[in-house]
Amino acid sequence: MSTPLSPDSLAVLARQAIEVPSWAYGNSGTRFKVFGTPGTPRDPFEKVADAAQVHRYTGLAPAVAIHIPWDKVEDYDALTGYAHDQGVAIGTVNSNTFQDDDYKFGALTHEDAAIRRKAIDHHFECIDIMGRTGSRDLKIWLAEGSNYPGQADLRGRQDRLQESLQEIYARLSGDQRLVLEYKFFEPAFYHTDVPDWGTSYAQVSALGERAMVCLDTGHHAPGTNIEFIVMQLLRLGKLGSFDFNSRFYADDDLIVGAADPFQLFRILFEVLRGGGLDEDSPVAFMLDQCHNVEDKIPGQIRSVLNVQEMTARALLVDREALATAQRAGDVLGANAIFMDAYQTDVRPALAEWRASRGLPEDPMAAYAASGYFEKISAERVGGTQASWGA
Ligand code: LRH
Ligand code: MN
Ligand code: MN
Repeated sequence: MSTPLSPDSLAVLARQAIEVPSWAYGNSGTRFKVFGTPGTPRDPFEKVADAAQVHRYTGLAPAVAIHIPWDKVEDYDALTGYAHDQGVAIGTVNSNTFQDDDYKFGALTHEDAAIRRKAIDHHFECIDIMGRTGSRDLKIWLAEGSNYPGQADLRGRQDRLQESLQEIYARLSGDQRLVLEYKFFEPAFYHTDVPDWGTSYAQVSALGERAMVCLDTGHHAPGTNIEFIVMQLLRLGKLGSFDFNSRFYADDDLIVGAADPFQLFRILFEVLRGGGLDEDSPVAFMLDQCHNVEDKIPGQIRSVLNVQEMTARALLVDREALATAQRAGDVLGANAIFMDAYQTDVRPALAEWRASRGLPEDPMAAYAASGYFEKISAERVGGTQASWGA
């Protein structure tokens, strides 16, 4: 094999798993317009079927994350069984407290105990669903904050958040985990209750071992050194999961590795160094993207391949030589070692390796030739919007 990748590196790639989000298969858009697509899934089962296509052609996406209530079904055993029949599992369960009028001024942080109760109960429902689907992780992202200075009691909200999270955490069982996602702004513009990794870390650390931080790559101020945060959270043993996507401006939710491939490389290098891709790693890798103008299933295939490619390049860094250069204060030498790996084209090696594992050399082309898109376009007539903006 012409691969520059060592057997150890191939072992890392062989166990790489990236969870795909159910909402990526539904129509999405901006405040201005949601464009419809032929073949859009009409229910969670069809979203799972589409997600299974990504795994089928890449071998990289064995689980699909769901969002409640977007993916609410009568029978979660049936959804779980259907996913298994399609060759995938139901992964992370995402709660949603951002589309209900009652949560206008907060959910888990709300001043009114009755609203907090409702939001906590929603999380209990999510945990019950996790029990049925066999999911390990409950992912919480909160749209809570305020728009104007003076509008809200910042401290009181942190305290109420902790109390609410305590109740939710206590409801988890077995090896179920809670991951708390941060985001620096939006939908609130003045303050956000979980704006940064430090706040998420402080909140989850007070809960216990099975509470960790979720890092969404699109949720930082421009210029933030995200790989530093990755390193720190791994160092502290609190990096629970990633929501991967890429961005040019804010929370753009574009294809991971599209806007800044070098950043993805730097992040994955720190993941590797920190043990995040070791066999017993607690880090879950997910995509959190929307495909507003491009085809959705190929958009997801491209995404998981981008993560695989950058992982392969990060695996090429000669870490021993790098450490030697760092110790010697060889600034340019160290940088050259790093850049050599980043600038290596691993695509032919990965194509060959895929073929050796019974996967298509070119998953994008294999999917396009499969006829799946034509089939769902013909079958799913009258599909409704499946997620954002529904
Ligand atoms: C919020 C977010 C969070 C939600 C998802 C749909 O911006 O990243 O993860 O659950 O988008
Ligand atoms: Mn996210
Ligand atoms: Mn987001």
